[in-house]
Amino acid sequence: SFENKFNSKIRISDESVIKNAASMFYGIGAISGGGATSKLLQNYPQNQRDQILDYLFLPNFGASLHMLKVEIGGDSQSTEGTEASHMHHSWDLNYNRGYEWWLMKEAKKRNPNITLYGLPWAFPGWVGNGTSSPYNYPSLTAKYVLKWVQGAKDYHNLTIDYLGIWNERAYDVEYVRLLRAVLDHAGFKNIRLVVGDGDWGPAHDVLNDPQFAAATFALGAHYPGTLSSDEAKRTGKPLWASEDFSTFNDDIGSGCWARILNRNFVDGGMTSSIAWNLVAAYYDNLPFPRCSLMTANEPWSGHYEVTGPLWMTAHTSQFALPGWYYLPVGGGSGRLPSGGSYVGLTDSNTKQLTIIFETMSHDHSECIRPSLPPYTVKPQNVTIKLAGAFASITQLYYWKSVLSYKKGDSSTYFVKQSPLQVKSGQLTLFLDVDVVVTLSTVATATKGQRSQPPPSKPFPLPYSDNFQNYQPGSNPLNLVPQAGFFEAVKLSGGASEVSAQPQALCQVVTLATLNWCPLRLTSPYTVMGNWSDISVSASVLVPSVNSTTGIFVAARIDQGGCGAFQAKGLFLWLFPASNQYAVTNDLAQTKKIKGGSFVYGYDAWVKLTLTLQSGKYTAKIGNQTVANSETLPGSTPSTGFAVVH
Ligand code: 147
Repeated sequence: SFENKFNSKIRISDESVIKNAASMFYGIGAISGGGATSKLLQNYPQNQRDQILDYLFLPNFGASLHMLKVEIGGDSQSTEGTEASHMHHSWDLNYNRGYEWWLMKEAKKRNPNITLYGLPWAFPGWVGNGTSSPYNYPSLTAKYVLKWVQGAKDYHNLTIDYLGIWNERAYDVEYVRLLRAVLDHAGFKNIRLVVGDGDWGPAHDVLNDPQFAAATFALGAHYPGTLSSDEAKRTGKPLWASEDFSTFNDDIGSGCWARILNRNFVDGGMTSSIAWNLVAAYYDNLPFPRCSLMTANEPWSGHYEVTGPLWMTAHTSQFALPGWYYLPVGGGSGRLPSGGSYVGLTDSNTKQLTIIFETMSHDHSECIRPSLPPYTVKPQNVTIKLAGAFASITQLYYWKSVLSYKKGDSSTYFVKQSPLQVKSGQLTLFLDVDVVVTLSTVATATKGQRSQPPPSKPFPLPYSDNFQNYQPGSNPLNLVPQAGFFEAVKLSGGASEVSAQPQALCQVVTLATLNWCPLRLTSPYTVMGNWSDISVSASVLVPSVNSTTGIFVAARIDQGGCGAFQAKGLFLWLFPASNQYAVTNDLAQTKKIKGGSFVYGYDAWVKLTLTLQSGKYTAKIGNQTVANSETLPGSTPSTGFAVVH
């Protein structure tokens, strides 16, 4: 009886479906990068690493992602660290750096149909040719991006499907047109441009500039709050939430992702949603910890966690494929009368049908941004009438997640229920608050499960690395660069004469980068772990030519990411240029605790050691104790990274 306000009726039909580019489903994606989010994944034991990759990419198993978006590394901080560029300099080209090539290949191994999307957050300095914008010399920038897609093809046999422009920074009409022409000329007509990974602003230029419109395949906005602009809708272009989610991966993060996966289409007409980020393979003491589909940040133990957002992805990704179409709002998708939403999807032959329902309450589905206006959701019975091509369906597979906030109850994710029988094209479904339900003709879904991962363990100490076992050009596995980029290098010239071993770790970025972070990070450094009592030491050689003004080791560093420039901790510095040393409480050297002279004299190895124990510290250069104290300086954080520079 429909008098009861908690009963409602919806009609699902193919009669009003419009099969065009703007209603086509482009898939659910996730981002590796922006930046260094996958850093700790490579160092996992092979067994667990394969399991993690299966949970993310294997079809009909876990997140079963349709799209992988990766950072085109720019040698500069992009949230959790810096990612290496394939061209540190205009004359440099190396397609073996970093982990994104490897990750794309692992994704393709598991799903050859996964689409790939590349986007720069920052650029190496040479791209600006002495300026701080990538658009002053657009042909340099276009060439730089072209080299990346060519390397993907020629060295890794990877076909890039989509490219973005510059993450959350200005796009440039001239540059977009030039990039399109350069790609076409080089034989990459297949690559589609997504503009501009910020807000819906570029819609205005699409409506007014036919050449720009022709170069633009889709409009991609970040954290759109499920809404798109009227201008964006008028372009007729596919609209994407090209970065979204970024919420801690507990039940509320799952609620966020489930809600926006549906409502990005229902409210904003968006046909792809891409999660930042794919996997939390970065230390918890970096920004936005675990804002990820799953967590894998203990390569030393092999421990990982398959979390709710991964299964929320499965509710859509295992039941629809890119190339399917969304049923329009009012004709198969929409808001539910007592709160919540549903989306209908069908394949191009209108043979298959998937309907995803979500009834996320406001307080259990807030995302990190933007703020969510209040609304209410009530339990409801939904009577579903299948019409048109779907009228002959007699049974629907039924999968359900229940987010429970009752004391003592735990949430259940992606559980297969008995299939529902459809009688004369009709069925009734009870939807409680905070549930996700998929009803589908697709029979292939599974809740994948690999063997239980090993238990969590703290980072094992002592830890040391002499960098002899890395391929030259690679970044050591547990060290995460926060400014600059550190690579294993073969020593040459004078350095090799005074060194017992052939390789060392070297900071390789020598020109200021075109940054994504709002503030320039001047002092390169690389971090690991999270400790309070710790002894950090590094043997360092400072070349007499083209080298740094200061080196340091540090402990209890309280931050990385875009805020790295304001890091506090305890730092032991050596300044070869002025023959000075210093102990400071910050990276910016505004909180100086002690200092004096120390004659070092370049081109020789010197060991810096900083030891914190039971509230005391000792600082040594070589065998000489240059500072020690029975108390720690007042503004020393209680825990933090160990750092070398
Ligand atoms: C995004 C970045 O694109 C990602 O790399 C990552 O940093 C992510 C973390 O949530 O955030 O950048 C944004 C940063 C701030 C806002 C929006 C996007 N903001 O304040 O609205």
